Amino acid sequence: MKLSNQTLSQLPKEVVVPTYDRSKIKTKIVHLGFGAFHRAHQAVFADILANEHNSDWGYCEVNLIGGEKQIEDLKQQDFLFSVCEMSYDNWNTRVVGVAKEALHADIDGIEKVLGVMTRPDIAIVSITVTEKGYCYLPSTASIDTNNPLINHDIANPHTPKSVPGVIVEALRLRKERGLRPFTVMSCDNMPENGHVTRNVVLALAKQRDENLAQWIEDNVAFPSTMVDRIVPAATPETMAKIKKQLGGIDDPVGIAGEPFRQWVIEDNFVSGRPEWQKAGAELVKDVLPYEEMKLRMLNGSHSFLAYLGYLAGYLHIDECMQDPNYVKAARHLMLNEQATTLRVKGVDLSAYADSLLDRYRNTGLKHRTWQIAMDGTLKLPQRMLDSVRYHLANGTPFDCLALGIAAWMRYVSGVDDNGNVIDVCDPAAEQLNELVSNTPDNQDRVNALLSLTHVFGEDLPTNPLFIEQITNAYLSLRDLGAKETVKQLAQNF
Ligand code: NAI
Ligand code: CS2
Repeated sequence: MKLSNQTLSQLPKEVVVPTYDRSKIKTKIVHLGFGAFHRAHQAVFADILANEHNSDWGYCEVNLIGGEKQIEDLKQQDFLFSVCEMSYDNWNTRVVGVAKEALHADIDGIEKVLGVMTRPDIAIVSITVTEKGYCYLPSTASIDTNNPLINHDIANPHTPKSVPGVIVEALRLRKERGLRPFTVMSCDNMPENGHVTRNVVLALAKQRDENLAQWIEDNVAFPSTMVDRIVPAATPETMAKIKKQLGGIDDPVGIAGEPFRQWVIEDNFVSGRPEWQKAGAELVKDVLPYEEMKLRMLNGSHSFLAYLGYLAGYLHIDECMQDPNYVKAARHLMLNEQATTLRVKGVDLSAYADSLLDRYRNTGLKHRTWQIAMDGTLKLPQRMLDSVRYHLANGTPFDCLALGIAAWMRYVSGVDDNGNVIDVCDPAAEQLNELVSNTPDNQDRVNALLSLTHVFGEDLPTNPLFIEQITNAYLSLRDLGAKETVKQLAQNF
């Protein structure tokens, strides 16, 4: 039996279910990217607001590329799905009822998606489509004109495929029909994610029509957000546990994440917004300091542990936490090489670092190092390289950052420390493979990978100190392996 309106009453009484009248919930937000994170984060905030504060803000859930099954499953279960919070020894479950509709561009047609996005009631289009969904270049924070999806959308603007293309077309239709604009809110892990979204949307709009671009610039808001909740991809074990939580009822759309959740939002909305603050979000004028803190301390240390952990054979983050040298190195990275670069004020960064390490220790999570390691070419810049630039400018040490970057180079070289082949998943995988295959396993490979200027910019590949540090770390990883290299480094701290 599947989760549905009918089976809601059969759930164990500990499960939190919608107590509000779901028929009163209105589709006011279109969400692009109905993945694991959205379900356990933004959807939970909206559900709390509906359950406890009479909010009528609901969602149309959309997937443009991938995730067909989730959308189909969601339709079949009256748009209900469950979200579990998993701590070491305790699970709490709620059924979220704020999704009203669901569409997949390939199944339902892009016209239907644009149809919802151009309804007068739509106030917000929010996004969690991973970094690659923005079709941008991290080094310029602007659109990648070589991206095949962007080329498609330039040639076929009325039937777009990319996230920026869909937003531009929906806004064009709204302008043409005299409708109010919507706010575009990115909830992806990018620095100044609102700024990146604005850049790609405006760049694409300019290709079509300067007037449209001007209208967007004048009327649309692109608030930045800092989002945080660790939500690993669901495994068969997770699904089995969710079923148990639901008293034997199946929920293929169910997801589980850690109990912690945080959301800092730039308060810049042109057509209204839910009162997210009532569910614990912080609405602020400037998100940048918070984003920077989270991206460098959390995501930076995550990537550090992911590359060095994966190479050493640690499949999950909590396994890395059982190696005291990895813990020591990650803490040093956070406090000595990331915290020192930050602008955030009034936050106890030492306590923050310890709370992150505690969250990583959650043995319930089983967060795969492989998952965090993916898409490194789009993650390294904001997680590690910006901090390296700070240290190069200030003459301060960055040994852990150098080791993390070198570990990414070993990782994309495709073989772990036990000689197993690595499935390298990255939008630039082909280019990485070519660079790796055509170079010997020494400093030549480091230099070849540094030639990726869309990752490293023009500055880092010509900086002698940077090259020297990365090369030394790379050679140590090659000769001693990740565990021993981390051990030797951690001895200095
Ligand atoms: P997921 O793999 O479960 O979902 C990815 C979503 O992105 C799917 O809905 C898919 O349809 C969409 N997508 C992928 N490539 C796309 C493309 N080229 N164009 C359009 N849509 C595309 O991943 P998950 O866990 O939901 O994470 C998504 C993003 O959310 C992350 O990349 C990150 O930026 C952000 N995030 C995730 C957290 C987590 O712990 N999972 C926590 C904080 C932020
Ligand atoms: C992770 C993030 O997959 C990754 O790259 O670092 O998804 C991380 O779990 C979240 O940002 C936590 O909020």
